[in-house]
Amino acid sequence: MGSSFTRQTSSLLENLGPQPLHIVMLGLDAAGKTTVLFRIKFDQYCNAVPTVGFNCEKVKLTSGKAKGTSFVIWDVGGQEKLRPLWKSYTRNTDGIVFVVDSVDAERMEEARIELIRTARSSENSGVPVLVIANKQDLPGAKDPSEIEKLLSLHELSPNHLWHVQPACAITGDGLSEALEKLYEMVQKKKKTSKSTLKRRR
Ligand code: G3D
Ligand code: MG
Repeated sequence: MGSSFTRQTSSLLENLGPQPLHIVMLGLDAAGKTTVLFRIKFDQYCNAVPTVGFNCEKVKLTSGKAKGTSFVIWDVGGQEKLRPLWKSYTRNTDGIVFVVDSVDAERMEEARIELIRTARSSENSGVPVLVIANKQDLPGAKDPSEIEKLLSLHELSPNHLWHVQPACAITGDGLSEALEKLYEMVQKKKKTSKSTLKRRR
């Protein structure tokens, strides 16, 4: 009876399809998070008002390696007074997207502090981080290798997966690559966690 129950449960799960990935999108205010979210969801530029609470959208990918996978993306307000709330959204998340304004040299250090604090918190230990180096359309935009250094991503532990993706949320350039890379990192992390669990048993 046990095995028939297990068979029924697994076929039910197969019918339900792959579970959506839960993604939290963070970054300083005005980095372009909401513009990124709406561009991904509606495939067009939408002018966003500053986010006071959060926005949440479910997006199903229709091409590439992640075809058929749904992402539930939480876009959380980035103003200083709202940042303490970030940790309630990152609980049990599959991946973190951190959006930076690639021309905002003045606030890059502030972005670095927030990113490193979030990535290093015990609850997010090992959660893959996809940095979107946004606003690449603007003159003076820093390239991914500069952003990688300025955000001290190399200071994260060696098994922490991260990637910097250049993008422009206005045109959508770089955003499908960003989701694809995020998907790859999440899958890789899941596989590593499974094999670590097996070894421990
Ligand atoms: P946030 O959600 O991170 O706070 P928003 O940021 O999405 O509200 O965007 C803040 C401003 O940046 C918006 O301009 C938006 O149009 C602009 N923006 C977002 N992405 C890009 C981009 O890739 N290139 C350029 N040039 N601008 C971008 P406004 O003028 O409405 O404040
Ligand atoms: Mg916003």
